[in-house]
Parts: sequence; structure tokens; C-alpha cells
Amino acid sequence: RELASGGAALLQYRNKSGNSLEMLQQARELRQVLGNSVKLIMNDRADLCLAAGFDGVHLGQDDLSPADARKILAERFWVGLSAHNTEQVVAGDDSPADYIAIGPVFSTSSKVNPDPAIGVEGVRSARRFTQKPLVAIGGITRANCQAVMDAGADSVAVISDLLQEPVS
Ligand code: TZP
Ligand code: MG
Repeated sequence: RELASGGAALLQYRNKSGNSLEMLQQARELRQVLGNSVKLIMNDRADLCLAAGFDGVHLGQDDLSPADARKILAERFWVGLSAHNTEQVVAGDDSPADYIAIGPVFSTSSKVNPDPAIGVEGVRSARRFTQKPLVAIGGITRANCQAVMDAGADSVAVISDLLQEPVS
């Protein structure tokens, strides 16, 4: 997959307050505006991934399991999984998830009730437990991402650093 070879730009649509209808409308708009230039990942919801014509779903620990999401989504869809500690990385490694997101690495204000920050050492530790593509998330910035990649992440997921100061 492109993620493993470092080729793909992914954009996740994340909406923690909208209802299903609002989410679907916004997701379809994103697809329309962006075309096929970027892989679009739906947060939490396999059903909305399909309905919006997205490329994959990102699952949290309280969402459908990767195995159950796979019952809904054919092989061509990407299924990502969030993990917050070693146990969850090990379980994710044993699941049909295509990639594992580990974090929060640093403190974050983009998530309500985040798990404890695992630091760069947490990324290094997660790397030992999976060969799946590992995405680091939580407080990642353009300034600290190199250290995170050096610890073994294959890529990083960023919200606030890009929203506060978008790439021009
Ligand atoms: N999961 C763990 S941290 C996080 C999510 C969704 C938010 C990351 O946002 P930011 O602003 O890049 O810290
Ligand atoms: Mg989620």
C-alpha cells in the first residue's frame, strides 16, 4: 500500500459533534472539492465511509473492531486503528487493520479526554510490537515530527499545527 511506501497523502474527516446527515453532507463536499487527489478517511464510521465514497475508515478503541469493519468494507478500503498503549498495539497488530495510529505522543487540545501522552519513547516502544505502518498522532508539529519519525513512525497525523498555520 502507498502508506507503507511513503507515497500517499491522507486526509481524515473527523466530526465529533455532527449528526449522521451533517457528516455525510460535509464528507461528500470534501470528496467533491478534493476529487481523487487525496485519500479520504472517515473517522469512526464504516457506514459513512461507504456512503460518502471515502477510501477508508479510522477506528478508535470504542468503535467497530477492524475485523467487524472488514465485514462491511471490501479489501480495497483502508482500515486504520487507534492504539494508546502497548497492549492495544499488540492487539492491532493481530487484527486486519492496515495501519496503526499511536498516541497521543505529546499533549493535545484537539481531543476531549485524551489518553496519557506516550512521548517519543512510546513511539519507539510501539515500533517493536508491529511491522504495520505506524502513524504517530497527538501534539505533532513540523518542529517535532522528525524526532517522532526517528523513533520509528512511518508517518504523522496533524491537526492543530496545520490549522493554526496552514502550509502556504
Ligand atoms: N487522537 C489522539 S491525539 C488526537 C487524536 C484524534 C488529536 C491530535 O490533534 P493535534 O492537534 O495534532 O494534537
Ligand atoms: Mg475514533
